Amino acid sequence: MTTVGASAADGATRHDATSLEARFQRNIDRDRRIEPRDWMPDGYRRTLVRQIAQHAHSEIIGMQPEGNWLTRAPSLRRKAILLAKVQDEAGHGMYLYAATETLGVDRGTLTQKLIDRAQKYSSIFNYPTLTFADVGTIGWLVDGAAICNQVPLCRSSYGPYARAMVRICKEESFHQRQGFELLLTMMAGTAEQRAMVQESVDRFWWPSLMMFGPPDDASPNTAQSLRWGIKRDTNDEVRQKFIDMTVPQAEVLGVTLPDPELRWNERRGHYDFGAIDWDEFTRVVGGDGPCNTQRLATRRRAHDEGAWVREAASAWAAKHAERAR
Ligand code: FAQ
Repeated sequence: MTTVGASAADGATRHDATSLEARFQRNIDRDRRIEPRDWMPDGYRRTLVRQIAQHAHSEIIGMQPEGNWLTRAPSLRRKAILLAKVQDEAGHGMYLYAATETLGVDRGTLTQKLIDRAQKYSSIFNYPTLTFADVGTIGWLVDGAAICNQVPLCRSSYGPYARAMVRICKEESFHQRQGFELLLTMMAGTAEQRAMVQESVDRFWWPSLMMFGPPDDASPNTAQSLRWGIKRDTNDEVRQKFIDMTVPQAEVLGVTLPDPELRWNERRGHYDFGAIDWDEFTRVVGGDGPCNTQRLATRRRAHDEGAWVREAASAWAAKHAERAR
């Protein structure tokens, strides 16, 4: 029978793998948090690294679509808000990479995997931002979707991830409101501005619904992630919650969501909606979206241009270590 070294923290020396796993699952079932020095199955660690890294990469790549409008914001106020939001996204990426470091994987390794296309980032950031209304739509729909998906993750079983999510969600909430407020302002403007908002919502609605991942019956990871308490809801449950929350907001804004099948279902107590184009999702995740090549090329260039900073920081650290010795 396989034996596994247990963490020094709980004082044990060696345990039977099955009993360790049973105890781990019992802790999850009792809603206890798993911390970095606790024993965990390899699959749990791998799943966390995959999901958290994908999330971190999404935040970092996700700076690009809105960053596109930083130099062309229509007023100083809009520019200051947008700058703050894009900087928040960099911060979210850093908290999340820090959470993966508690699982034994460093940021440099993960960044290399992103650049080598060995890890994913959210499909939504492969769509272009063609007008300034897209800044508002990303805040309203993309951050709105991110909040629906991430609030349950504040109760994720892995402590460092759950704690990072608490702070991220607070900031995402500000992001969502600034997007809604920007769109509301444009909707009170000229006919041209209103048309710009509608056109932007038409482009972003369906890709926003794809952010929640494939339908439950085509999601290979959901069942195990629920058992491990990494995820708290299924992809379809969170997608439905987002739709139910967003339809009344669209009414307040005065925009039409581009789905003729969207209507309230009294019996289900939810909105029904039309079919999502999962072929498009597969294409975009597979690298063939409108901006995949551009997003990765920009990330790769930024990484290359930052090489001297990493070298200087390492040289500085080595010098200080030498002096300390
Ligand atoms: N895009 O079995 P599942 C943000 C992949 S942050 C690309 O259902 P899982 C903030 C999935 O990785 C947005 N790939 O997977 C912001 C898996 O592939 P793998 C990011 C996707 O993990 C706002 C495969 O498909 N948020 O927006 C996508 O159980 C504005 C099968 O899927 C997070 O990452 C997708 N949309 O559930 C920033 C939140 N969906 O790895 C800037 C945390 C699925 O097996 C501006 N993550 N895949 O090869 C999660 O909650 C989960 O990972 C899901 C996917 C729900 C995204």
